[in-house]
Amino acid sequence: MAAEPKITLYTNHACPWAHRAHITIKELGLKYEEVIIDLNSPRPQWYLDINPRGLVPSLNYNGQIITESAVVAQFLADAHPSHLVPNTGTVDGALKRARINFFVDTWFSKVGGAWFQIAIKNSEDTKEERDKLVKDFLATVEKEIEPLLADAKPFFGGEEKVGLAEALTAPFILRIYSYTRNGLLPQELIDGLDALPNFKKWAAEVIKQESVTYVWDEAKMIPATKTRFEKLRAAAAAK
Ligand SMILES: N[C@@H](CCC(=O)N[C@@H](CS)C(=O)NCC(=O)O)C(=O)O
Repeated sequence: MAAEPKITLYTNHACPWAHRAHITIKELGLKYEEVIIDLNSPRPQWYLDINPRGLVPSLNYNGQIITESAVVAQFLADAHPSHLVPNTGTVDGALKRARINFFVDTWFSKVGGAWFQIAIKNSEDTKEERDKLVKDFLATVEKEIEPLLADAKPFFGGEEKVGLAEALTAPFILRIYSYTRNGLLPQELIDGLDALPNFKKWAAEVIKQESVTYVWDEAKMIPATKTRFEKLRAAAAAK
């Protein structure tokens, strides 16, 4: 058996992109150290030497630096064959990987940050705009995502365990539900998602997985996010 790799994850628990790496590491059962990067102050030179973009996450794996959350997650999943994603080298495996990639690409290219815009417009002054964004968001999820979850059992592609499809999207799904429960997104959003049977069943499972919840400290994240949204709203109103 190969020696345990030495892994350091440079992260911040508020960051959904870094959250992808946490889910992947946890699903793979890998030991790691984490270094929390303060995102509210300029990155120190030592961190810019690790990741010149200054972003989290960054991974140090046996001395090799890997950055960009999707690349980090894919690297870990490829280096440690598991339930997350099939290996390369067979047509069956390649097909499953293609389906996963298509699902993740669809979420980010079609749905993406639309829910974030809804959060910014989530006030009485911008209610009309918000309601239109909610309607468009739900229509997109229904058209683009709902059919791709038809065979989820409960996870993408008929899988019983969390896969790479979930590792890459779950941080965002979790935030949508958590923000709605805490009034940062309108209830209509979840009501609409819950009316999509495939999505509802899938999301309900995704957001309760230990690998997804273990770095999410809702009590800490919600007040901080509320303040951040208020600032963004004020900046948008001042334009
Ligand atoms: N495309 C990057 C995005 C990472 C990202 O935007 N991270 C944010 C935190 S959520 C960050 O490090 N921001 C620091 C900054 O912009 O100064 C990835 O997927 O890793």
